[in-house]
Amino acid sequence: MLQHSRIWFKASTGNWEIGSVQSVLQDGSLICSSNDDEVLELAVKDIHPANPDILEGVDDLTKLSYLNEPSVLHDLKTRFEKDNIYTNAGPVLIALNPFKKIPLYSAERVQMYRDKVSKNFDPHVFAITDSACTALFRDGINQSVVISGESGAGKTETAKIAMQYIATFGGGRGVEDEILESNPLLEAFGNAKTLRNDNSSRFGKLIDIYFDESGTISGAKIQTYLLEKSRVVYQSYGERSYHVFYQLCAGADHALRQKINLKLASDYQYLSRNGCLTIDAVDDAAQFRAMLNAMDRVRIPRNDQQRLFEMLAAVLWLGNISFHTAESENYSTMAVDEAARSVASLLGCQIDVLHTALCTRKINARGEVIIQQLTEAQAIDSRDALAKAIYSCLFEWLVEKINNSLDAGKACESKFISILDIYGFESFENNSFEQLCINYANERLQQFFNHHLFKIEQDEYSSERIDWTKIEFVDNQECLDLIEKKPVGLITLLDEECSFPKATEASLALKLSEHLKGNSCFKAERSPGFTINHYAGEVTYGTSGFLEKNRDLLHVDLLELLGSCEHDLAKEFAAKLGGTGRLNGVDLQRRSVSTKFKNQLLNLMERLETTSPHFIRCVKPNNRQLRNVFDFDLVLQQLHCCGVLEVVRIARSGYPTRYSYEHFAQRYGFLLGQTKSRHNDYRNDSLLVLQKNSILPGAFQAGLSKLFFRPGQIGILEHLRTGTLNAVVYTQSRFRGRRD
Ligand code: AD9
Ligand code: MG
Repeated sequence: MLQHSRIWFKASTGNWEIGSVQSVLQDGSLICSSNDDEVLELAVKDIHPANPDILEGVDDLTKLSYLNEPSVLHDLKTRFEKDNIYTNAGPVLIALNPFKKIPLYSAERVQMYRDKVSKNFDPHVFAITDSACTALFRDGINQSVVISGESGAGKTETAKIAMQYIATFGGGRGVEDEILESNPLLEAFGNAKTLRNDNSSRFGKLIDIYFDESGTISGAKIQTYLLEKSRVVYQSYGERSYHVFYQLCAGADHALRQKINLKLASDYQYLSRNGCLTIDAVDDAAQFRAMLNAMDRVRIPRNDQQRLFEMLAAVLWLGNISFHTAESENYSTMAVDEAARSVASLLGCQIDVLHTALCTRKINARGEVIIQQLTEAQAIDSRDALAKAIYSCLFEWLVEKINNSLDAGKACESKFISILDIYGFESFENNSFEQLCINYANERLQQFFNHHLFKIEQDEYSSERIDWTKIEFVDNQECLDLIEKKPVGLITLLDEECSFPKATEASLALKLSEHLKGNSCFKAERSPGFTINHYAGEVTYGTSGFLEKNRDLLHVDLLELLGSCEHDLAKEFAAKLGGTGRLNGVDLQRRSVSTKFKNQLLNLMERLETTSPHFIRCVKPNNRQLRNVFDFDLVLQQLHCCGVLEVVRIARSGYPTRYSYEHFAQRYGFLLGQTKSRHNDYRNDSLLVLQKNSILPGAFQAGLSKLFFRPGQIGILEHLRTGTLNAVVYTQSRFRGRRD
């Protein structure tokens, strides 16, 4: 560390602050001064070099000479404070959520990016989407925009911004409007208010937008992943169920209310139990009208809309069905009240059939069918299972309708751009099956991301004829093997255990521990559970609830009930849930949630592999949905989790700083004094600067058109440059002083 170099050090407040090195002690520690002229003695390990002033707030992190954490954070913060929410990290776009409206998305701005009136536009979702659109037609390779980040980081908004750009780029036939209208519709059914986000998507989404040969959008196809079903019957305190329920209750007109016997949201147990019925600044009734409009726009016929509302009302009334247990009995009976009557009339079944389905269960014991009467708790479970099943079928049904309208089938063969808006890595105090699935998806995407970025680096080095064999590359294959390898991966073992009726959370934990303890990413835990060492950090999962969530079977009594109802949709859902179809020789109902998810994920990866990907990492600057607040630690943790620091690491393990010979010679050529070439031989001058200033040969490589530097070298050169310039100024002023 050179004297006077600028450094980052951790102040007593816990924040990183800027200081400068005053002197180096014999034991290697440093005497530094802070910006407030406080003098401190610091160990080398506690400081990081800071970037020279010319690199303040650069629009691409890989332009930084020092890529340490405080430097990266400082850059993002400097930009964020000026409402520059977008920053590149090499090929990746980082999008900070501003939590306020910023005038960045006007039609004029779309046009500016489209016309490419300048080469030096600020990083933007428009810019990265434009490069996808341009490459699609230039190279004929399908493209993808992969958006990830934590809940509330801005993925869905970013996806919509990308879609807005694509709709302008390829609009013409009107399908683009339908594609955009699918957003409010899917959000009504798949989004909910959570503690982290007032409009949180509770499903993953991939949308493929197809183009014809003339570059016009010809259709689109939506695929969804893992809708959170449990939310229909239960939400944590301060959260809501899916928006559509509140919208319906607030916005339905008199005729519809009568038809489906609709009350207020506060009258339904599923919605009112935890007291959160509204969202600040959101008018559910107005949203309902927007949703109806969207349904018309994607051409969902009115009679289908009617059937859909009937099913929604049935779900709401199911939650109000109550059971009681007569004294001296240990089984329950259903109360025959408005709730039960409404469900029966909406689904089209007899009350006693509903009663039998909810309060009893057929069991097959050694070839003989026995009717078991259920306890109150079991009957409630059955009721909730039915509500969840109906809602998730309804969601899939809606997606199918939207796809029909978007001409998904017809368009499949043409060129496409895919946009993926999928849940980011999750690590909570208590983590369960859902977190495992989500984090598994993130491991897969992370591997895809790493491979891709590493390949870009390699390609750049090869085209500049530079030796890239020295770059180290760490993969997360071992963690993926842990989860998905056959025959002894987590998913297979879980499925196996699910097939034993007597299995428990403890027996599952034991089985996993026995078979997986050899994998270095796995650790067994005492309270039934295990820890996985993910690329983004360790997460401990409790096995409680794993078996039921993975089996996700609707009991045959409930299936039969649905199948016997007069309502078309109930029948349709029963057929779907009952696994009348077979896929690849596997009975549909037999396939567990994790195996289905794994197959969906592998399909997704296969699809993405055929595309040229573009990555957007969304980051939330604070946990409170506040504008203008930048929480260093929170941002840092997300940069770790979404792999941005991995990009930086890959860059750092190679030659992250790049300068064209011309740029380099123009900035540092004067250090050569008289020996500088007369005819601007930039390459020669550049190499001479390096040689004269003792930049070691291992610290850089000379490519065909660029110089590639190991980290920190530009800092040294800047130091020399400033020193030389200061000396010149000093000499000049002395000279002037003598003359005066
Ligand atoms: V979740 O995983 O679905 O819970 P997302 O999708 O990452 O989450 P979302 O896009 O819903 O987050 O963004 C959350 C909120 O941040 C939005 O409702 C907006 O109020 C806010 N937001 C996000 N991006 C922008 C933006 N570019 N400009 C203004 C934004 N506000
Ligand atoms: Mg979202």
